[in-house]
Amino acid sequence: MQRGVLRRTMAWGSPLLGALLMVGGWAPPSSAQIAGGPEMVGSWTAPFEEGGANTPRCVPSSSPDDPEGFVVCKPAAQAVAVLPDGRIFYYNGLEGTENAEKGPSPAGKTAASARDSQVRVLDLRNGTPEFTTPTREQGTQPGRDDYHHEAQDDPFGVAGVPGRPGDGPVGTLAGMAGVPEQYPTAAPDDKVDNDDDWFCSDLISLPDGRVMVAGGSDWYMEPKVLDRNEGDSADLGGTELDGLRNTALFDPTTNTFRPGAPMKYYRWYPTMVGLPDGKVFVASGVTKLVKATQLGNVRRTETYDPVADTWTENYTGLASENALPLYPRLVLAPNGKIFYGTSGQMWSPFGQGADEALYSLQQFFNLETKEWEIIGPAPLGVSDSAFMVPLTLKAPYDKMDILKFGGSVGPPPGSWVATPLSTLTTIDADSNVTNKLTGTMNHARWFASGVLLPDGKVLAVGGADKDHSIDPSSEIAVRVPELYDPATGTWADVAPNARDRTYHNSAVLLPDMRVLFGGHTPLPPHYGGPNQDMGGPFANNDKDSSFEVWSPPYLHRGPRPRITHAQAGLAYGERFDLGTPEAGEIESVRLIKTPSPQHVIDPDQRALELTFTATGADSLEVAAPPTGVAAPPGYYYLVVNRKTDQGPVPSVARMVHVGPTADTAEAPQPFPDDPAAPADGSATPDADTSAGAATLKQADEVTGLRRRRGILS
Ligand SMILES: [Cu+2]
Repeated sequence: MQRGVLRRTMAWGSPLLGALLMVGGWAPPSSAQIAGGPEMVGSWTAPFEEGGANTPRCVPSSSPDDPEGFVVCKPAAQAVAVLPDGRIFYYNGLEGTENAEKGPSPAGKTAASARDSQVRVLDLRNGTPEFTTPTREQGTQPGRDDYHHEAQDDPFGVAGVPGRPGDGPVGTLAGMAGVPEQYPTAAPDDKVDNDDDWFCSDLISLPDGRVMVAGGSDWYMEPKVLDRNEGDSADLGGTELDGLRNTALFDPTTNTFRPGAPMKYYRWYPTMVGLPDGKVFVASGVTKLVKATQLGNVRRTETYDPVADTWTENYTGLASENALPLYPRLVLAPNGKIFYGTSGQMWSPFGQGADEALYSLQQFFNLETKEWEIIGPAPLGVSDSAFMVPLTLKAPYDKMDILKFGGSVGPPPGSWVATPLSTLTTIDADSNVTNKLTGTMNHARWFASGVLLPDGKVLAVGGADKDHSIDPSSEIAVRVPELYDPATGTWADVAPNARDRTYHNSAVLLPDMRVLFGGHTPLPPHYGGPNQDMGGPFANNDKDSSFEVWSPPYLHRGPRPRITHAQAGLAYGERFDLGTPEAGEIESVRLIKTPSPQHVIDPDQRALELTFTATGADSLEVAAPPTGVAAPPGYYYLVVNRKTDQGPVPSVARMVHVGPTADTAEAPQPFPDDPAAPADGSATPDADTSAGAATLKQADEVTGLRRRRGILS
C-alpha cells in the first residue's frame, strides 16, 4: 500500500510520464529468442493453488462482522518462509481489497475493506501440493490493543503530535527542543479485523525454527464519514494506516502463534536481519503513512532477544539515528556490521522524507557502538525496489560480494521506469568497500525477486517494466526470468513462467533445490475501487494465489548425488562427517540459509561453500562455518554438488541447524532423493472466468442491490 492520496496527483497519461513510458518500457517482454532445452533454461510446472481450479477463488465471507456481500479470497503468497521441516509458511497481502467499493473517490474504501492477512502452510514434500490453515487467531489477538493508542490520546486530533525522539525527524527535533514525548499518531481501534494486518510487516526465521512476524498495518478511515463496517450504506472518508509494534511468533511444531514482545516503535515496512548471536535487528518503518507528521521514517533501531522475548533500543546518541527508506536493503557483512545497500521502498512524487538525500549513502550499523557509519555515496545512488543478495561466500568467509539488480532510480521523485542495471559491492572483514557495475539484465525489472542457487548463480524472476506503485495497472509484467552467472558477470534468459507477478511476488529456494514462485497482490487500477484487470498488455490486476515451480537447468543434467549421512546440528568451527555414495564426484558442499522473503527483501539469504576432504569412497570430512558472522545461527540447507561437464548437479537438502552447539542426531531430509516436480495441482485462470469470479460478481450484485435498498428504505 502506498501514499495513494499523494500519488493520485500523478495523473495517468501526463505528458512527462507518458514520454517515459514510451521510451522505457512499452514493448512487452519477448520470450521468442530464448534458446535451449531445459538443460539450458530449466522448466516450469503449471500454476497450482489452494483448492485447485475447481474451488472458487473467492467465496462470501462467513464472518457476521463483515458487510453483506463481502468476499474472502484465496491468499496470495506475498511473504514466505521455509520451515525447518520443509513446509512453506506464507501470508497474503492487501487482504480484502477485492471488496473496495467501485466508483470515484476511493480514498477511504481501501481502509474500510482491508482485513488482517490470511496465513497458510503449503506442503510439497510428497509431490502433491497440500495446504493447511494455522489458526492465526490463537495467541496473536489478545493484548493486541495494548500496542495501539486510542484516538483520544491525541490532543491534536488527526493533525498528530510532535512525537517521540526516534519516531522520525520531527520527533527527534522536538525532543531536542525540550518538547515532552508524545505518540506521533493516533489510530482509533475502529475495526478489530484490520488492526493487525501483516501485509506491511517483515518476517524472519529465528534460530530455533520459529518464524517471527514484526510490524504491519492498522487500517482505519481518517476522517471517517460513512463506514460499511458500522452498517452505513457506503464507505466515505480517507484511508489511513499506522505501523504496528506487534510481533507474532509461529511455532511450526504446533502450528500455532503466540504474541511476542512489542517493539518500542510503530513500524510499517521495517526490515529485520538475523545477527551473529541469534538476536534480530530491526530498522526503519514508519509510524503513520498518509498524513505522517514525522516527515520521515523511524530513525532508531531495536534488537530482539528471542530467548528472553525482549526488544532493546539501540541508542547512545544522535549517531544511533538514521534516515533510511522503507524496507531498507540490509545484510550482515563479514566485518560483523549491518550494511545498508542504498535501496528500499520509496514513493510519492513529493518525496518520502525530509532527510531522504541520505538514502543514497552506503552505511554500516556498528552493533558494538550502536552507531551508523557512513561509507560514501553508492555508484547509482538510491534505487526503489531493487533486489539485493550476497553471492556465495567462500572460506575463510572474510569477503562478501553483494549483487543488487533492477528497481527504479530514486530518490523520490525518481524514475517511474525500471532499470536493467546491476551492481556488485564487495565488503571485506576490515570494512573495505568497493563498488562496480556488473552485467546489464536483458529485462529492466522493478520489484523482481532474487534467489541464490546452489550452483552460485542468481535467479531474477518476476517484476514489471515500471513502478506499479506510481500508477497501479499501468505496468507490464516481465515473465522471462534470467540467471546471473558470477563467473562471467552476465545475465541469460531462462524459460518464461506463466503468470504475471509484479507487485508483492515471492520466490524461494525449496529444500529439493527447485524454486517456488508465487504471489502477486496488486493495488487497484490507478488507486481506484476494487482490483480489476485492465486487459493486455498491462499486468493482471487480480491477486494471484497460485504458485509455479521452476526446475533449474541443474536438474536436467543427469543423476543427482545423495547425502546418506549428516548430523542435525553443526557447531561453529567443528569438522563433521558427511556420507555420500558419490564422494569421488563431489565438487562442492554448501550451506544455504532457509529463506524468508517478502516485498522483494530477504536480508538473511546467504550461502556458504564449505571446505572438505574426501575421507573414503562414500564419506567426506567437512568444515562447519567458523562463526556466527559467517553463518548466523539457524536452519540451513546442507547440499552437495556433483561435478558434471555441463555444470554442478545438487543433491536435495538435509536440514541442519548451525550454531554454537553440535547435535549428532541424523539430520532430517524433507524431500526424497530425486523428487519429481510437484504435480496434481491446478489453478484458476488469471483471467478469472472461474466459479469464484461468478461468486464474486454475484456477491457484488447482491451488495449493490442491498445498498440500493438501504438507500431507498
Ligand atoms: Cu507493498
